[in-house]
Amino acid sequence: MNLPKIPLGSWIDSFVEWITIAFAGLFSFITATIDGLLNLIVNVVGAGPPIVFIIVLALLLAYTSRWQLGIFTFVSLLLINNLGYWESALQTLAIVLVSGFLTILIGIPLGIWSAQNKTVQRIVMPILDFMQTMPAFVYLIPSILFFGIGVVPGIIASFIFAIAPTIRMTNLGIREVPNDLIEASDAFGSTSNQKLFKVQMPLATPTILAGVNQSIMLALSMVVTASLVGAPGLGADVYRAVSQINVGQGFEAGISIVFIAIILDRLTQNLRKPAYGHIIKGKYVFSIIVALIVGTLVVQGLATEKDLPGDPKAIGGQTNYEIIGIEPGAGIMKQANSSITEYGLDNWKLVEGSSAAMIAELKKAYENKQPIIITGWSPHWMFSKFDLKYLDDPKGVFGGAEEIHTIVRKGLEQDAPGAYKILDQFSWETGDMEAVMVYIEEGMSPSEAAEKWIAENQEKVSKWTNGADKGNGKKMNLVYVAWDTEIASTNVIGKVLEQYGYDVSLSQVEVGPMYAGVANGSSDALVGAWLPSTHEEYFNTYKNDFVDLGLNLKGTKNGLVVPKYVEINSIEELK
Ligand code: PBE
Repeated sequence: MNLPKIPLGSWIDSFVEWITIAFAGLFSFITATIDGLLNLIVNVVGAGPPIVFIIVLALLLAYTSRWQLGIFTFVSLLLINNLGYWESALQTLAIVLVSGFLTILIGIPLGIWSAQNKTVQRIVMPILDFMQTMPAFVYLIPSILFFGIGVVPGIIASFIFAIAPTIRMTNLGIREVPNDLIEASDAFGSTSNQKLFKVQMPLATPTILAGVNQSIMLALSMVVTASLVGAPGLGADVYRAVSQINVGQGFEAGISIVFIAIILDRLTQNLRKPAYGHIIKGKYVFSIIVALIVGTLVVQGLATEKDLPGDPKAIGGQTNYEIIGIEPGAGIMKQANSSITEYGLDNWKLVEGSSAAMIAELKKAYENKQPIIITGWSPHWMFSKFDLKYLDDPKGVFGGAEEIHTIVRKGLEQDAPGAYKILDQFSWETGDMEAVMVYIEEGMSPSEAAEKWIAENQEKVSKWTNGADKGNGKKMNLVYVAWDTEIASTNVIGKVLEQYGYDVSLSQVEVGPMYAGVANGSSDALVGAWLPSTHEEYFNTYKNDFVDLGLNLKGTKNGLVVPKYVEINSIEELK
């Protein structure tokens, strides 16, 4: 029996597309609100010198969870500061607090409602099961379309992932209130509101707080995932470390996350019954904290009123001083960062994320004729789909025209001479690569696109395979990063090898791991080495451990790219 595939994916696509358009106003409202809330928190916690915040938090922890925890908080935060992760830690803290706040705001009422109403419970619980088991990555995809890239989609995805325990535990806590107490309160004639707030909620509080605590921990566990769509903070530091294979940095950022997790966990666990609650009443401490926060806000409000951002019509104001970047390990990101220093673009920041997220952002801006600046490279299909231009780079920070090289592991020549020969003879032109990219962009799967291009270019392909031995089922692994250029080239050469009798697998990885994989022999080849400048560092790190087969394409270019309707022409004008 051959049933056609149910087009579930494309239904979801159309549905999401419809929502994106229909609720655009709502989404930008949510984005602005969350962004505002987040900035508020970052501003408050980052107001004074770090030591002030460290002391306040350490005292708070000592109060809620005994003096040992106070000392732990003090020392671990000093360490985070010393290692240079202070800014990131504050960002992460703010992200988790905002997700936590949203969780409480929405989760507790929903939990109460489902405790009071069987039908609601029957509907909500399976949805929660679904939300919790669906891999959190999946939420990132529509989040990008709805909320753009940056911190907001990350917060929304964490919130969806983290809200379940709060709802469940609120529901449970209220249902578990003993029946005789309910009956007693009914007997005294309490209204259902009185019953809820005077009997059920107080008794359920420990359970509800346990749920909130779990939600906050889950939100914290999402920070690395959220950084894939551009959320800043310790998660982004970890992601960057993976992308560049930086073990030390990964560990430092990782341990900082652990410290924050411990602090938040102990704080939320003991908030209700502080360890020294018998000495100072909780409400006094709470009032002091609130007073501190309000005081900081007032002082800051007075201070910021004066330096409003410059001309809102200038490109900086319109783009929020953001350059939309891609994977943090990409060579072009390093170049873009140098451009910020070289051209003195002090206000600007480079948003890290992924190539796909960057493209989604470009599409959205382009449709609305909004200004946007991205890190772009050619060949790329985006230049045929959109009217774009490179910003002039008079200082040459992005290097000149480059080559893409094929690199194979040591020993491949002996182990698989046929594949080695094909890889060595592989060479094509920017137009070829662009054709494959356009097929993919128009909806073909990468392997279909590769097949189509191969079928149309038999003459070229036969030059690559000329004189090579057949594969006879020999295994061959190619590594690549999910850049459109590399998706195209790797799929094409992979298909060629496959049609020549090799059993080919393709592994998508981050930039650092791509080089390391071929250098340590766990992968056979890569065809996306951008040289001499884009991948200079990676190349130099591993060059003694692999074989460079020379170029497979020449005439690439990197730079900052804007739609033609943006009225600047040079990076210098960003200043
Ligand atoms: N790129 C495309 C890569 C190389 C291929 C320009 C985004 C980079 O910057 O590392």
